Formats: sequence, C-alpha cells, structure tokens
Amino acid sequence: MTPIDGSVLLGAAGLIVLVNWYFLFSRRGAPAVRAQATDGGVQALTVRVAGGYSPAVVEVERGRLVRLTFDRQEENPCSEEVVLAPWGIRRFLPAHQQTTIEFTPAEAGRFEYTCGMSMLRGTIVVK
Ligand SMILES: [Cu+2]
Repeated sequence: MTPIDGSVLLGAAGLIVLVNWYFLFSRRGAPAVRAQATDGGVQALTVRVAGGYSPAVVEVERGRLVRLTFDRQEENPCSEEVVLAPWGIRRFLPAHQQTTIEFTPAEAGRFEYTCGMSMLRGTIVVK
C-alpha cells in the first residue's frame, strides 16, 4: 500500500464515520413523521430499530390510541429494550421481530424515549 492509498482509505473511513454519525445521532431538525390513522382511529406507525430509531421523530395526536410497531433489525444488545418513560412503558424487543406497543398520550408536548441504557433516543411529539 502506498502512502497515497493509505490517505485515501483514511479519508474514506472518516467520511463513513461522519455519514453514520449524521444519520444516527444528529437528529436536530429531523423531520417528524406523522402516525397514520387506521380505520379504527388508531394512530399507527412502524419504527425501525437499527443503531437508532427511525424515524427519529414521530408526531401523534393527543387523546387517541397510538400503536408503535418497533421493527428491530439487529442483535446489538443496546437496543434490546425500549423505554417510553412518560407512559411508564419498558419492553423487550426480540431481535429481527416486530413488537407492538400501545399507549394513549393524554398531554401534548415533546417526549423522549430511549433504549434500556438511555443511549439510543427517539422523540414523540404529541399535538
Ligand atoms: Cu442502548
């Protein structure tokens, strides 16, 4: 490997880290995705769990049942639990499975939920 090859590799590696950081952790200004209302009036949305939660920001209406389906697409133990503290929910998410969590937000506001270790973070905006 020549020194030039090395610097190109290093540059590429740096770029990959930057891109990953941006998508996983830089959630400022992340667009909120509104939960879709089903026939029964339930607000349903699937959140992909893979190194983070996506969409990172979910928007729901207050006073109506919310059904979040956590689609965990990894085995990383970090994401094996999800904690929606504002609603007193702590659930185990089996790897490569979908886990449905339901709650009815009574109050409007911006609420954070996390993994069991408070490392991964997602936001639920209740309007
Ligand atoms: Cu974690």
